[in-house]
Formats: sequence, structure tokens, C-alpha cells
Amino acid sequence: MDIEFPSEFVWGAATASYQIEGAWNEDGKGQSIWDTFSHTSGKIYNGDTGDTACDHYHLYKKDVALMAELGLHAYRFSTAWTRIFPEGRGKPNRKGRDFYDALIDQLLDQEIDPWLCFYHWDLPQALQDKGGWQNRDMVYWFADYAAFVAEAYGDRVKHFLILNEPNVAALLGHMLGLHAPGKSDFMTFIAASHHFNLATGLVTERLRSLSTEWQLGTVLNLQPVHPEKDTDEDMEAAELFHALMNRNVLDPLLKGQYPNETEAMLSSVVQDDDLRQIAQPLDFLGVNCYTRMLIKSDKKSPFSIAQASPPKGSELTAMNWEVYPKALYESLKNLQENYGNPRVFVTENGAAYKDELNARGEISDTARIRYLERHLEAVKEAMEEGANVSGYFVWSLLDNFEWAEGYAKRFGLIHVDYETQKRTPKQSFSWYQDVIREQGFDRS
Ligand code: IFM
Repeated sequence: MDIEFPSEFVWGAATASYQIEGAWNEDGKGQSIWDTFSHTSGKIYNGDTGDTACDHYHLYKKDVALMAELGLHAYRFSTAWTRIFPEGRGKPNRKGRDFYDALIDQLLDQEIDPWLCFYHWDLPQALQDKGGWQNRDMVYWFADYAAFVAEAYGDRVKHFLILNEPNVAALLGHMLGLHAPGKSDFMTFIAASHHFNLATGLVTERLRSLSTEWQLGTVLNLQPVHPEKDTDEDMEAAELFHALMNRNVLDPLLKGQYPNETEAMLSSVVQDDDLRQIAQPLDFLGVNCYTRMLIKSDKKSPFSIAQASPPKGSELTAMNWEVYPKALYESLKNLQENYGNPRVFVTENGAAYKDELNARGEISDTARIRYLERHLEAVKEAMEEGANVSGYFVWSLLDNFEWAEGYAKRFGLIHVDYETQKRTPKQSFSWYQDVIREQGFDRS
């Protein structure tokens, strides 16, 4: 075997509540910011919504059977806050709570370890109406919700993920207005960024006081940032973007400080003791990585930071993201070299391609297989050089609602026909099945 992983390496796949569940207003579920956003005209490609998505709420048993066929060790999913607390706080909704009970039991019946993420972006609209992540009170509302969920399922769930990609939620949802709640304001971005960090620390502390048996981590999107050109201006812009996107989450969580570049911007929202509160030791860090970020200086853009296009001739995925496996290697090495080599799981990696069923009704997604192989090679290389990586989760198990891109972009190992809800495992599904069985693969 060319690329072989240790026998205890965890192989998983990931999804998120809003992207797959559907049943947006069933069984007492409340409205989330993504329900509101997707129902607002002009926000989502093609006017798509997550109302039905993959109908996983009703089809979860079939989906777990597919996970078992795939041979997954672990399944990463998120709970929809509004299924459990329709208004975000107050009286829990029994039926919503029962859904995750049933899902978790089904996973355990198939010997698949449930990895539960408390928050993958679908904030209750009722809390957004009180200011959402811009409001410091959110931190405490979130901690109450997370503690409730951990106590409800923590007899069977051992791995909890606190937030999914708070840095992306802060940027796309609060600064660029491309994701819910659709805000475009720098100070809202700054406040949300800090409150996400504070929430991570507070939840860690709360959960530790409830049980010592849980493995606690959080999930960050870490993209290495490269200057387009080796000019001082581009390098400076890249350094600042790296501070805003990567170090603004990594430094407070793992070093108890904000980067010099962003400290002054945050001064109006950071209170005494916040940094101590944030820097609670985690058991592991979840790393999501898809590509690198190329940055150029542009005087007309805020902070002179602009995204540059991938170099001419680059291989791109259907998201127009450059295929650049070294990004994952660099992210893992950065954690090893600059952050004390924490225990890491790659909690998302994958690619969207224009998958089409052939005449035999099959999907031969060889580009995705090649993408995944090259990224696993990058993980292996980092591990051989000492990076502390313990597992890998493909994004995603199923094709699903890709946020502002609606259903146009398919990331799944399993194709979903959204008209009929028919699931068709792609060639990458069989490939991943073999990888898990063999703990690796031969280079193609
Ligand atoms: O679909 C998303 C996921 O929700 C968060 N990480 C990136 C994925 C692909 O864009």
C-alpha cells in the first residue's frame, strides 16, 4: 500500500442539519436564520431553499444504512437548534429532541460513532431578532443550549464539536452579506467573531463541569493565505487577511491572545477576562480545508484586501476553487509548528464536481476521487513529519444544499435526486469504502 494510515485512524463523513434535513417547519421546529434567508428573494441561486433538502429527517434510516455500507467509523452531523428549542430558549420541543435520539440510536446500532456539532449556522431567528451573534448575550444562550444537548445525548455521544467554521460564518454572514443573517458591516463582523470565540470557551468550561467523559473540540476553516505576487503590498494584504480569518480564531483559542494586527479592531468588544475564558484547553481541533486563498492588494477594497483569481491553467472544482492539496498540508503543519501540535481531525475536505448519471445510471466521479487521494496524501505527508492528525471526514456524505449556491453544487459521495429523493452512491463511495477497509490506498 502506497498511502497507509494507522489502524486507530478515524474515517468519517460529515453533513449539517440545514443542508440535509428538510422538514423545515415540521413537528414543532422553529424558524432559523437560514429559513428566513433562503425564503428571501434573490439570496440563493435559483431560489432554492432547504425546505426539503435531502429529506433526511424522514429518510435518516436509509441514510444510516448507506453509512454502514460505506464502513464509516464516525458520522459528523449537527443538531438544528430550532428543532430542540424552537425559539432558541425556553421550553424544549420533545419531537425535535426525539429525532436526534432516534438518529443516534440508529448510528450506534450500526456501530457508527456519532460526532455531534451544536452549531452549523442555523441560528434560531428569534435570537437573531435579539441581535444574534452581534449581541454578547448570545454566548450565554448558546452555552445553555449546548449544555442541554450534551446532557440529552451525552450518554451515547462522546465527541462534541462546539461550532462549525465560526470564521466563515462571521465573514460571509456578517461582513459580506452572502450568508444568513445577511449582514454587511465590519463592526458586526468583529463583534460576531469575538462572541463566537467566547462561546467556544464558555461551552468548553460548562461541558467540562458536566462530564469528564466527553471529547470536546471545535471546527475551524483554515485556508493558508498566499500573496498573489511577492510585492510588499500583496504580502501585507495577505498577512492581514490571514490574521482576520485564521489567526483571529487560532490565537485566542490556542494562545489566549488576539493577533497584533486585529487587537485594536477588537478593543470595543473584548472585556476583561474574555481571553482567559476563551483559551480553555480542547481535546482536539477540527480542521476544514478545501483550497488556499490568494490575496492581492487593492486600494479600492476594505483594508486593501482583495481576492485574486487562481493562477491561469489551475485545476478548479465546480465551486471555482483551485485544487491545491498543499493547502491542507500547510494548515496541518502550521498547527504543528506554531500552535503546539494539538490533536487534529480533518473534519471536512471534499470537492464539488458536475456529476452526471451515465446511461447505466452510474456516476463516475474520478475527479473527486483524485481530489480526495491527493488531499489524503497531503495529510499523510504532514503526519510523517509529526503533525498530530487522528482522523479524516469527507465533506460530504450526500449531495446537499450548498448555502448560497443552492443545489447546483454537489459535494456528496452519494448522489441525491432532489425530485425523487433517490440516493445513488457514486464511484467515490466505492473508492472510500476500499480506503476505509484497507486503511489507505495505492497511488493512482
Ligand atoms: O457546505 C459547506 C459546509 O457547510 C461548511 N464547510 C464548507 C462546505 C463546502 O462549501
